[in-house]
Amino acid sequence: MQWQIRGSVVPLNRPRIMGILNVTPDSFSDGGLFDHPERAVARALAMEGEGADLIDVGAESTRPGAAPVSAQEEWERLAPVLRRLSNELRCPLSVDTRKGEVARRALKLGAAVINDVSAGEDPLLLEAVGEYRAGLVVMHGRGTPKTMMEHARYQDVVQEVRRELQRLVGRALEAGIPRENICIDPGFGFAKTPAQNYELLQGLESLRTLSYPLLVGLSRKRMLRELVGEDRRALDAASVTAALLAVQKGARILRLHEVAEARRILGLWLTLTNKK
Ligand code: HH2
Repeated sequence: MQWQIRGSVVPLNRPRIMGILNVTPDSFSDGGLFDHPERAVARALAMEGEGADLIDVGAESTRPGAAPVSAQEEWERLAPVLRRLSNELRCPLSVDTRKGEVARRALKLGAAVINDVSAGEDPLLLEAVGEYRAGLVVMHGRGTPKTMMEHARYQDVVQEVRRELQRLVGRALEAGIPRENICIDPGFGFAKTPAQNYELLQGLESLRTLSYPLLVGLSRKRMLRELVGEDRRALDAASVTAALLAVQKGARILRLHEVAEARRILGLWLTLTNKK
């Protein structure tokens, strides 16, 4: 299995790590740490050095209840970082956005992946991804960050997420995005309570049968903070543990904040399970 992203290929014979870079003042786990372009660029390069296979840059917080930012403001936060990273980074750049306008500008600056955290809200985003033959992350969610917790109602979270992802993928295919360019993500924490997230993680194998590479973002999420508290080291250990469980259930791309630790533990796990 592999993932086509704008002329290059991400081989998925082993799990890949997507390092998270939030250039926001208000992200729940690292808000404000990297909102200065110099610091953000240094962090991205450090994650690449630690073994990240992709870097995902986001400039709008998706924290439940977060207020939206305008496309202009989002772009002003992203542009100086993307300009530098598209020259300095060797690994592919992904941009985490809800907006077609931001996606198009990011692709123009060289982004290889658009991580659509809007759950297919903006048709212009799909159009831009198709034109550039970029990679697309189709993530499940409902509503906007401000309203999503009102939509956290499911009879069967695993089956409903599966069905809704299938619909979103259908829309991306209709927009002309080749199926090899798509990966799917259940969207942990997006319109889901911690209990629903645990159920979704348990049932993650069900998404395998959709036959798209599976990406998971569990890092430092509330579902883990509820279990281990706020201590950063405990939370990063919990994030890697949860990611490994996801790998066992079919995940191929792991979106994480703490790359060095994840790389080390993932390597150990692959050796111990004889998968290296
Ligand atoms: N989670 C967050 C943001 N983007 N993208 C994908 N594909 N999957 C995820 O699970 C996901 C995501 C939220 O986490 P974080 O980036 O840590 O925080 P914030 O949105 O507050 O910036």
